[in-house]
Amino acid sequence: MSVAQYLTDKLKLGTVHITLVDPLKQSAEAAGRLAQTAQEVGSDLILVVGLSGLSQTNLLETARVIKDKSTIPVVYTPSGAEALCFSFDAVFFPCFLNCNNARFVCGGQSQASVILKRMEIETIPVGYLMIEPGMKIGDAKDVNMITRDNYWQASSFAVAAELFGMQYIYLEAGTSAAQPIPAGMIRAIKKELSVPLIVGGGIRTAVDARRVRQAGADVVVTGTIIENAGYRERLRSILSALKD
Ligand code: 1GP
Repeated sequence: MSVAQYLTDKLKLGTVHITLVDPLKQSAEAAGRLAQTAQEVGSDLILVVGLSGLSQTNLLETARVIKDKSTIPVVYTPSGAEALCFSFDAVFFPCFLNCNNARFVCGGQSQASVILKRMEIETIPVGYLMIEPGMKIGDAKDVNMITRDNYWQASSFAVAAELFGMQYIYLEAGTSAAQPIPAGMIRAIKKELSVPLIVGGGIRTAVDARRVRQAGADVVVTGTIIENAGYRERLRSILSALKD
């Protein structure tokens, strides 16, 4: 089954949870353990992010161990063609919608496009919308940052992406953001959008997760909470807020 179909089926059952793994933050072995735990507590998918500085060797090794330790789909989001790997189940093919630098809107993607197509890798087009603070991802990508109170601008970008044919819109507050995307913004976008909404950044507790879900997030992404001790329990409580 394709990952797109897997996600569509999961979404029919309720909110989907994604565990984000950054290969730059731990060894491949540790990434494999995180993925295994994520699957054990009920996460639906592992998303490996390829941020700048990621080497081909690190990516290949991380992919190998994660695939070895888990059976849920493992998806990759590249920043460009610097590090690619074909053992993932699919690629979130990203367009960073509100970037000033065309390299992140389509340039890097164009470098990877032909090879991804020739290798018959499943690609899922995802429109990323960076909302302040954006953290490191925002800084790195020269973003025309959307402020937390600008619901109209966020909705307009999201709907434009839907009209371009993106299958998912991903609202990103940035890794380790102090707070998640405001519930009011999620609600405002959701009202206008017909494709599923992914929300990530700054979600650390079950309360955060429930608020984001109730506001209309179809898919919730967490990353940082798995980087510290005791992550199994934190992840478990987040999953129970999403799946009850
Ligand atoms: C997912 O980048 C985020 O969209 C991950 O954010 O690390 O704050 O969970 P956290």
